[in-house]
Amino acid sequence: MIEVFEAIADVRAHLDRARRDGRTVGLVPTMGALHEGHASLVRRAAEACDVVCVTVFVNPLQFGEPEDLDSYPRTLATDILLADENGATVVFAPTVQEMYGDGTVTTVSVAGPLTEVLEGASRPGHFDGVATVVTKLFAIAGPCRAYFGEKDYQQLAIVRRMAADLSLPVEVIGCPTVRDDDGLALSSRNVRLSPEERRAAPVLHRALGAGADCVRSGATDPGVVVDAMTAAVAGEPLIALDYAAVVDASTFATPAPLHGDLRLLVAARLGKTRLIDNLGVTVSDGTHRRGK
Ligand code: PAJ
Repeated sequence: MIEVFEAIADVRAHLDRARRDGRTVGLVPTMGALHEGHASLVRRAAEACDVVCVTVFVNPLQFGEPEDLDSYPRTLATDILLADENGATVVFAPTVQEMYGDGTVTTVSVAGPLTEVLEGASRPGHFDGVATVVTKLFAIAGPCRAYFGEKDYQQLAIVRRMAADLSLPVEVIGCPTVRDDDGLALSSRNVRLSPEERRAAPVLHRALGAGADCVRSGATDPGVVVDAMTAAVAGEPLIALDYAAVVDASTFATPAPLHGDLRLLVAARLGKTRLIDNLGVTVSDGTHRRGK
């Protein structure tokens, strides 16, 4: 039977006890509204760890607009079922009061291009909110493996860097993006798309494919790759591109000429819904490989 905790002290004691008994701990941080993308992280954790703790916490610190926070879907009962079915043994679902009391004056902030560009530029303060809550979750969980989706690639890169810089006793593991059959990356925001917007949305994944093809066919000018992605989206009138970019997969700087492990990233609005997606490509010694 899956165990559900609301108190920091209780989940901490449970995970400490597991480690004392020689069991390994896997952590899957989420904001709930779980779907098959989250489920894939839980299964990955369950394959490698004896105890798997899914955290469900809609973190106010990482939301810009109060309306966004208020309208974020909250489905704890079905989240617990999905976590259980996919091999989780623990759900930690704290209240805002439990996590932040009457407010936190201590925050964690990652500096440099990793947080300044792309999602960092579009959503001021967002990554400070993510870094702060993830640091807290790591501190609560203790030594563990923590699973994050490549779907939020910039977030994954920031969490990796933060865990390394702060010597946190956590191994950060990135997991491939789960997609619908037509290529659209699963997201809790997809339910907000109208039927027409839903039909248009896979253009984002095709644009990333066009960018990757461009790199694979030898383009080393970042502008050419960005143009290929932009042109692919331009044919779809329902989509307003926010950005298309190609960056170094770990630093988020843009190498020119392009080389090494790269990440292609796009963000776009479909009506009121903002979607993001990304794809990896590697350029090494004249050979080009396409990632997930
Ligand atoms: P949330 O959006 O709920 O996502 C939780 C985790 O699920 C993240 O690591 C995200 O990358 C992963 N995920 C979402 N969709 C996915 C997909 N289609 N395929 C694979 N993985 C997917 O990301 C957050 O919550 C928060 O910022 C959090 C890290 C929990 C901090 O509050």
